[in-house]
Amino acid sequence: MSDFATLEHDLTAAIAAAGDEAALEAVRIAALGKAGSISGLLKTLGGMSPDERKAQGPLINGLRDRVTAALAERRTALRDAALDARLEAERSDVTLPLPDSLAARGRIHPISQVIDELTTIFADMGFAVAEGPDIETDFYNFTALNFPLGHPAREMHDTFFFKPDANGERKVLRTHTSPVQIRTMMSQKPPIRVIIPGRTYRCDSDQTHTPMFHQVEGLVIDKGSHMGHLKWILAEFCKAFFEVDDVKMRFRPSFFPFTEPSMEVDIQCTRKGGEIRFGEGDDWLEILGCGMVHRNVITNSGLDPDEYQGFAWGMGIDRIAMLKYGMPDLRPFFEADVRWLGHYGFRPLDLPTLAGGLSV
Ligand code: 2U9
Repeated sequence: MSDFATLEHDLTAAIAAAGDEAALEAVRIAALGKAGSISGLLKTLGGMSPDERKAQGPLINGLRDRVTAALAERRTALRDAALDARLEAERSDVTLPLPDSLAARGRIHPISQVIDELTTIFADMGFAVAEGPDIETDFYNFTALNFPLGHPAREMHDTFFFKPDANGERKVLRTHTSPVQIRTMMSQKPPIRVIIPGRTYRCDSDQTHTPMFHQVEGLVIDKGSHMGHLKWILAEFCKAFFEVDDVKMRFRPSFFPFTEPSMEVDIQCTRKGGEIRFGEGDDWLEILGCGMVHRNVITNSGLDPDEYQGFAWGMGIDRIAMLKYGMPDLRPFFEADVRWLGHYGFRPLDLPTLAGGLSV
């Protein structure tokens, strides 16, 4: 075997034996690097006579080209094999349950869950969601809602007042979400169908009251809205929210400055066996207040009460969350204890839908 043939044989064997790209690179450097065996041969061409170079040149260049091609071929094979090995090792079964990561352990607070449930139910009936500021003026929180100055109802709300500003105006933390309805009536043309879930504030604290709590109120304003519509909406809401086929309701006369007539609403329930169940039994539980919007409130919002009328209702979100999900005490709602949230919270991807179930 000639020296060239021996060198080619040895290099080809070394290329085939290289088990990874690093070993292959070492073979390349040994052959084609600055001090490599083939580079050494190429350098000898410069010192040859023209005839010699004519004979040796093609042999040496041919050797270089074949070794270069063999190196490239082996590099591709090694890369493909490495990729196959990685794909095999990193294979993941996307049908497996999520690992118990911190993100997977996160829970939706029952208040957020109930707001999502309410929004789903009322959106299905054609209601929009409206929002407004937590810090309100006296006008939106009281005056526009037909609370006369000095009226005892202002005191009944246990209002948090801010210090008077330079103009002597005292802002308040809203005591109900009703100011948002006034803002909606002043900025939108009827027909109006809105619900307003949100934070509200009253200076009160015990097992069933916290200084910050949540309400949802609803408002319908149109030309022919009447109490029949109100009763149907509330009955549909109660059935959907408590996930029962039928529920009896009882409307008792009441008083609110912003509605006339005003009613409190009880729903049928049973307390047998130590737990409360809805849609059955002969007991009653108060869940909300409602009424026809007072004509003064319609006038205060810039609408003509002889043209437009409507109805409104309000309920405490925290209270209905406690009732639906059997939570005995309101205070842990706002204590940010992850053990409580782990027990009563909801999985983030279990979104409430009317078709799929509200509280799966
Ligand atoms: C406008 C007109 C009327 C909203 C209403 C109630 C009755 C009611 C309480 C329930 C429990 C508040 O959280 S709670 O203490 N609310 O009983 N709310 S009617 O009436 C309105 C609101 C806005 C412009």
